[in-house]
Amino acid sequence: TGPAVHAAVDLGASSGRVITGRLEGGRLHTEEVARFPNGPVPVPARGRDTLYWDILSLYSGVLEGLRRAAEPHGGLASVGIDSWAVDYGLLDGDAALLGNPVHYRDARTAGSPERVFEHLPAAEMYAVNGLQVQPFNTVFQLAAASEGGRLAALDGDLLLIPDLLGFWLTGERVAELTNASTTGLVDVDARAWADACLDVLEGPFGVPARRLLPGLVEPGTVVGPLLRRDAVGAAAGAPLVAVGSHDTASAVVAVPAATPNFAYVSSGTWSLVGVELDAPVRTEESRAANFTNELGVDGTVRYLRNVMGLWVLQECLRVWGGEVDLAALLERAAAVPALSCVVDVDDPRFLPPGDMPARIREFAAQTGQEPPADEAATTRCVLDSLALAYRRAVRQASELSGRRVDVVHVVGGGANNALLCRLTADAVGLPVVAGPAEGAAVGNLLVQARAVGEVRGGLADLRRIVADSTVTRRYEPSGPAAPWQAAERLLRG
Ligand code: ADP
Ligand code: LRH
Repeated sequence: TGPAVHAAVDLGASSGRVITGRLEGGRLHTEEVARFPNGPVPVPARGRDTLYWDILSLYSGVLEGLRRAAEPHGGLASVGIDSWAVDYGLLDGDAALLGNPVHYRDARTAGSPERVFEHLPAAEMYAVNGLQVQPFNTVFQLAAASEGGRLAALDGDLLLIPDLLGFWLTGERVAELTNASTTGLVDVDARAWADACLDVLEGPFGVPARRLLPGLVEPGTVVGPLLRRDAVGAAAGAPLVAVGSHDTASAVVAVPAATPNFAYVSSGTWSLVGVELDAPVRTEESRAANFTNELGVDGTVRYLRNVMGLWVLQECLRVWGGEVDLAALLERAAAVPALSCVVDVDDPRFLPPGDMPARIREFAAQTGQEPPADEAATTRCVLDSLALAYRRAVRQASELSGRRVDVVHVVGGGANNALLCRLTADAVGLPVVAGPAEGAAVGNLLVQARAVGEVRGGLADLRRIVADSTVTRRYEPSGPAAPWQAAERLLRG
């Protein structure tokens, strides 16, 4: 028999993919066997457009991908699923899905954090969950969804997206910890559900949280065998491993760093920028900077900041329509003078889907800048602005945590954007190492392989495998820091 083949299901906000991996001679060989589009679907509901995920189409893509992955090998050694964070499906007492999962960019959470903080002040909540405040954290989504007592009588399950798909595949209900840590409902010290947060949902908001939430499992737990040969073909019987089911947790596993002195940019629809720590940082400065302590594989803490990411560019491309050639556009953007116009990409106006080029022009006008004149200049503005945001986040992560940073690792689709990587090196003033571009899938595969006993060791060992298996590209910083400092001053006033 050949080497064991594992399959990673990696659902990003812009596409889902199924990637197989096999270990041979200390290297991981990967192959993409399926890719399907993903994105917000607006549907009229409650007098406005509500944004949903098309979960059944994603599930179909997963099934087909697993069939394709398993077929040539007559089976799979294991399967793991990771996805974007915070979103969930609700099941009733008969395990029937109650509606389509709502997309985290939906407007229903406007004002929800403030309503929750009336019952558990933000500082007290941060002391427990260590989590950044994003309006879409699951706790705020549930508070919003509970309006009118809508969830009070619910007697079923709340499952985060990878756990929901895992339930459909295996019949087992779990809450994998790395993803659960993004809900706002986990105690970051105890790595357990947080009573203080559950009490708020159950009391004032009438959400029966304790009834709905399944037991937590650490990444690396074998959940159970895949059922349904009719749906998954030869993948039936393969063990589903709860990997770092938060895509960012899996991506951080795949950072090919040789020492602990690194920062990472997990660069996809979002850019998640930070460092890996052994323990959370919950100082007042950290809370004010909206740094988050999300839980990682092997007891680690992902201390990071959300930067709006390539989402802004994705939405520009959507608005420009047609078949925009990204490579050609990036080439033209590279020729635009640096830092002609910058925006604060983390401004909330860039969160919902919409006309990003218009929002960029509006931001430029409000800050006394000449708005970008065309598509190339707009693209350059987005990339300069992202690099500027990375500069701030890397510096803050290092200062707030005390972790020295010598190198910035970029993993995820953004590792393929050479211009952005070069600008990041210039802005941060540190070398950038780019790759792997399918970081989440690689981290997913390695945690599976370890769970089924095919590799041993800690994160350093897994990272050595990544380094030995990946062609990375290195970008050295060039040019002075002064223009970046000036752009920073322009945005921060
Ligand atoms: P997600 O997991 O959030 O769906 P990905 O990690 O797949 O995101 O990254 C998608 C992004 O990566 C795209 O929006 C695009 O900007 C960037 N990207 C992917 N491939 C390339 C490429 N060849 N050149 C430039 N950018 C790329
Ligand atoms: C990236 C990501 C990120 C979350 C966001 C909702 O895909 O998981 O870590 O903050 O989606």
